[in-house]
Amino acid sequence: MQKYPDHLANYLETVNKELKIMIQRLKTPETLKNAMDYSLQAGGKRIRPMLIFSTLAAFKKDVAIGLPVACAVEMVHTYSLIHDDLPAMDNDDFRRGKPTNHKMYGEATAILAGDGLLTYSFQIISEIKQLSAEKRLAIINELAKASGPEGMVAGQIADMEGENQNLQLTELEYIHTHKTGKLLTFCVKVGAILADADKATIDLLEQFGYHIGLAFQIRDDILDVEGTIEQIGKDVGSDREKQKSTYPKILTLNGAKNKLKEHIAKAEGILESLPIDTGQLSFITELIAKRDR
Ligand code: GRG
Repeated sequence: MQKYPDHLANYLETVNKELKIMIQRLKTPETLKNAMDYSLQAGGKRIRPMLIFSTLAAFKKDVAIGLPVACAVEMVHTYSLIHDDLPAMDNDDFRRGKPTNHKMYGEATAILAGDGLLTYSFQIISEIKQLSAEKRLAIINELAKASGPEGMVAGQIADMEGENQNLQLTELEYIHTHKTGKLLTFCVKVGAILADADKATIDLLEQFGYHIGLAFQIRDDILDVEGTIEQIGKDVGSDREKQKSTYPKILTLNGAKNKLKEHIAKAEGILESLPIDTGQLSFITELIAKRDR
């Protein structure tokens, strides 16, 4: 993995520590605590928290205000990975180079660990004392839309239904804007909400999220083809009969690389048009374009 510059390494460290504390203080059986903690601390890149902090930095706000929401969004993301790895879904034995949650704790506990993370994320946001009740509700609403049946869950079912079919580009884009893009978009949007940004700026950041969401996925597909993704962490034990449509399959590898450049250029263009200090967001955009895992 690329080495993070100091500011991103600090964000990662802060989130890892806070997530540990949040799980430790739960009054719940140790098995569930351990299963939730295991996947939360399994080496995620923390791109989503970094987007929240970098958006707050763009508005010259104290990034600390974004910490509980950053942890909440990692809980939602982690729940989605735990459930996605289950035998009923992708049936993966390894993630990030480590045994998947159900391989460590069994299927039933893995389902509950995912359920626990999803619901705890909303509890965390509802309890942020520094925010008004109105703001907490707005953030909860945005997170529910991004992760629920109009967001990530919609993307996941469309993905399942698209297996073994030759999808059109628009159908593939539906899957990825929902499955991956909505949660990434939530992160920049929530940063703007926390910073009291105006609607026009929030709308532009939402478009930025759309482009980095697709770029993120196209990079994933390219890494798959080029075989540079850590194979032990990804596909071992997955259900190889399932054929999924990908950008390189639809557009060719070169076409996918061009599409990635297009989305990155559009994302950068939006950042340049904003009257805020988008340096950190621009850095993450580059990271997404060039990531090696
Ligand atoms: C089960 C409701 C439900 C949804 C699952 C997100 C998702 C939907 C499935 C994950 C499978 C997958 C490989 C999606 C493509 C892109 C993606 C979200 C990759 C993982 O995100 P990263 O790279 O993960 O940010 P880390 O490990 O860094 O946290």
